[in-house]
Amino acid sequence: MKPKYARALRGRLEGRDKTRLEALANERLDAFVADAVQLCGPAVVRILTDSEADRRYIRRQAIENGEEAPLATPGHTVHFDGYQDQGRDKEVTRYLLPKGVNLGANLNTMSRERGLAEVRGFLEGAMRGRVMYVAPFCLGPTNSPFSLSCVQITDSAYVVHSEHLLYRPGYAQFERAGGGDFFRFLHSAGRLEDHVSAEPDKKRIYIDIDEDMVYSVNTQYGGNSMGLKKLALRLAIRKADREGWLAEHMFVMGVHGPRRRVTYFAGAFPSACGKTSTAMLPGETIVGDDIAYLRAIDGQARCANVEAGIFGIIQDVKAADDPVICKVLTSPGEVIFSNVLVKDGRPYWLGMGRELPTEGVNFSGPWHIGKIDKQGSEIPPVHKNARYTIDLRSLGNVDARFDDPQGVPVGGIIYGGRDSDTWVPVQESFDWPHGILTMGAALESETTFATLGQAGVRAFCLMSNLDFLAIPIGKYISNNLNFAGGLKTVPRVFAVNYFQRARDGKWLTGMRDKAVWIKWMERRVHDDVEAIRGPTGWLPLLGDLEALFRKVL
Ligand code: SPV
Ligand code: MN
Repeated sequence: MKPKYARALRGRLEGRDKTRLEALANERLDAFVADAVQLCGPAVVRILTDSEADRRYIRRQAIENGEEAPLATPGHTVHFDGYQDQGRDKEVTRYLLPKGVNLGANLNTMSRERGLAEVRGFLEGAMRGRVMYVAPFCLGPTNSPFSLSCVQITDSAYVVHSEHLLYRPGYAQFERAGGGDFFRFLHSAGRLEDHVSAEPDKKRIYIDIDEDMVYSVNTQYGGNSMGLKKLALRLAIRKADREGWLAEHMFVMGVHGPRRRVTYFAGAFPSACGKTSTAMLPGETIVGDDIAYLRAIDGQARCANVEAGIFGIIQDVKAADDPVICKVLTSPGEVIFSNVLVKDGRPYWLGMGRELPTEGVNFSGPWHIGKIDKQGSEIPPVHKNARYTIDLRSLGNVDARFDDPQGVPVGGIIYGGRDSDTWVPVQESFDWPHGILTMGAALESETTFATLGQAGVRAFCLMSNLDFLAIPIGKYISNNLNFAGGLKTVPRVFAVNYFQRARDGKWLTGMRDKAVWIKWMERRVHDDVEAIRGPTGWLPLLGDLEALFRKVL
């Protein structure tokens, strides 16, 4: 380690932790840790490896420091975010632009100089008296063309614990790969009151595109604080743009067709529009539910789940619709519940299929029915964006190839939005450009509770990735169009909409109908069924749907 870094770390990084950092012999990493220590001023630095002992240590820390509390079921914990910290905060999430760079008017940006001064100002001394965790991770399967190294630095054991469940370990990859490229994330929960970030007005999530680095401060909500989730997606979109692949807000699933055939689909849906429930359809297998990288490998479109777990919306998860998830949420094993209602050590959520207690602890602290917030609004028992965090491998329906270093072949791409009156429930595009433009790029959806702000407002949400775009929109669309150029077989493109309503407001399709749409799409990829040429795409024949409804439901 260079003497200037060693000097900066003296007294804070000692013994085993010092040996662990030195063993990686990575000057960029040394510089990152030294800068974070000088800026945030922690009492001590812990370098985490991939060992089970380190995972146990983090689980214990999260409980000891009060960020998580154990629930009655062994292995289950609950975590609360602040009252004003219950979703991704688009307003304070900004790209820091170096002079002369323009990302277009649709992206939230500010000058790099001003942004760095502001966010580094909020991080100054933010970890005083606390432990700073340095956790290396791998996005995508390890030892794979998809692998991407990352380092999360944070003072939150909850953040590291969540990332342990959601991502592959990365220390061994740093040992193997030496000093290659990696993404850097620096997070501090900031000043805490009752274990939650106490200064929401100083919440900032700033993305330094010049340095592949993200700063996040005065927030705990996973989507703002876990670097590896949507913050890494933003950096990956830029890296993919430079290198000729795609980073998408997509699930990946295996759909089981006739004669034991498995066809893989990648699907982009805005948050809270049926993405996880599609990936979790009974009888099918899940590869991932949120973020996928797509690459052309030997002329074939292949994709990999960037993650290894699920940070899922818990509202409406009930045994009748989601038996596989429900089993994990009610059995011993590692689960973090966030922002649910807790009473007598049991978690409760909206739409769980049973009556909720009239008092308990929730995202507002001790709660009772009728409790009013500072603005005079009644506080609901559970926040709509309450979530569960689990390891994918705890699910009974995980696909056999979920960890395949080569990813899985992509048979079809699906775009889905929340659209009460326009899109049909399922259709196929005429070809790749038609699908990319009219189904992906033109996707419109009603806003949901997954981001702060008003829900139910119809907005463009191209490829369900607009929130995370880090390059100009036109460039992103042409990258998607061009992707097919490197392929021998081009994936089919489909559009679905589960949210059509009649004039009287009643749903026009049932919750479970998506199980049929997906089987129809699987048949179409193999040309097993014909379709009608409609004005906006290929539509199913009634007879094929009738047969599938009988068989599937
Ligand atoms: C989403 O909102 O799309 C999520 C959760 O997957 S978050 O981590 O907040 O992005
Ligand atoms: Mn998502």
